[in-house]
Amino acid sequence: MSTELQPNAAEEAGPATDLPRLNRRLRPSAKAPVRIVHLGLGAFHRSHQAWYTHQAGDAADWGIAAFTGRRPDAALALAEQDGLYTVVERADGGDTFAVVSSIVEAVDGANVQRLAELIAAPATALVTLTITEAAYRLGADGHLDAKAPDVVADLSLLAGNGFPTTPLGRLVLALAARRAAGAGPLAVVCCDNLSNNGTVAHNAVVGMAGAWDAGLADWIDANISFVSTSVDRITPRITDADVAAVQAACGYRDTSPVVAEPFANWVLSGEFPAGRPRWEDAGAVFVADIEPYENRKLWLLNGAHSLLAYAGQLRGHTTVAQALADPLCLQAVEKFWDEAEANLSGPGGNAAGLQIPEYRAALLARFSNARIAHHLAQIAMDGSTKLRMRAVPVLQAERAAGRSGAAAALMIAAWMDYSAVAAAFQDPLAEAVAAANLLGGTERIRALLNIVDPVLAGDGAVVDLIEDLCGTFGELAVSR
Ligand code: CS2
Repeated sequence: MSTELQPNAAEEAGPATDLPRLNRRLRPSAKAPVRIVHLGLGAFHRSHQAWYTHQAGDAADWGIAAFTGRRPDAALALAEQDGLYTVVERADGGDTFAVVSSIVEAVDGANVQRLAELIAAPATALVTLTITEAAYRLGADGHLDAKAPDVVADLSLLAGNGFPTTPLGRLVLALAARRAAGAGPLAVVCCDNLSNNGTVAHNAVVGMAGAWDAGLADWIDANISFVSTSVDRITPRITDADVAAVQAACGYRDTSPVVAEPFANWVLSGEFPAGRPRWEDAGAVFVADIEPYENRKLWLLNGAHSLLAYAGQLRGHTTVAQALADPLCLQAVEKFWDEAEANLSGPGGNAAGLQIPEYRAALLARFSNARIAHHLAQIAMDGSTKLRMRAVPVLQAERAAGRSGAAAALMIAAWMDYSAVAAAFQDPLAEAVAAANLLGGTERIRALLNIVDPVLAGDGAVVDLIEDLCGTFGELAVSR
């Protein structure tokens, strides 16, 4: 989700550089007024929320101002195109191309003044977030880790009237500006892959606000609605060849295209006190109880992704499609799905409503789309956070039901093996993981598991189970 454009991709993409650049003169389209502010301008935002907004029947009323995270690059490239970009829908049978115009302002995330100004504007009704799972800085207990160094740093910046550097800190400052402006309620719509993501976003934002200004935390509680969503669209990182394909097919230069599978899904639950676009026109679904849909997606899709990311790389594979074609990986996925399925209950307690067999079959087809080069290394990042959502709940539920949970445990074991050999191991807790990997035998397993879930780490039988499963996929050196 944090995919950002490689600079100069178009310049390297081929000879057709005399083609006109995509912008609103080349493709005339009015700019809708800003009513949505987005944090986390990356490929996934553009293939998903911005794409849904573009297709809403009332799209002319709903412009998005999108802010990048750590780097300005994606905003600079998109601003040169007046916010326009091409979505390449990549099916087994070929590509289709569409220009999306819902982003009307693309801004460097470091421009916190502009963020505060827009969130304080009465016209702004929504703040959407794709800031990555790890950015909520949740401890293993599900609450904000107030001791995380960047949280501590942001709190001292806030206290000194400085500009915070994390998305959470920036949002808290901007909400303080909305409170001061008397601009009233709005909805924060979390679009990161976390269970109960609205509650997670609430706890993180209120946790940070409260550590700075208790009055602000109370105001947020009373005025800001935190909407939970389940988001789905496989969106691999773009390549130079993708940029060249857009040039060749569309006859313009676009340095910010996005490639996505044809499938898209968005389930939302919560209140929108200042309104929202008619996302249902593009297929979004609004439900009272989101948990069954969230779990189905997080466990079956994202769980399989993480399993393939670690097992697949240990087996020498690079992409999801390659890993799935390996019988050992496929078998591990199927066994994990069996365990997950046994613990999924559908809307109103009716599992049949979730259509799990159809969902599993569709996932196999989506993952096997060999035209989508979805890199395992991209999925492998931030595993300590992702496993808490993808493996731990299934393992806990299996053990509570008196079963071993070996398939869920295998995902954790594969992550442990990967953490010891990965050439580039990216994780918010990478230092703790490296320290644990210096230990030997059972102590190492216990220390690594403690990073993911301290309760499981306290269970000797689980530690033994995971230790036995380590090495299942070999211990090849993993390179990127
Ligand atoms: C992936 C997701 O990188 C990851 O962790 O599992 O980004 C996944 O591709 C999306 O959730 C699909 O909707």
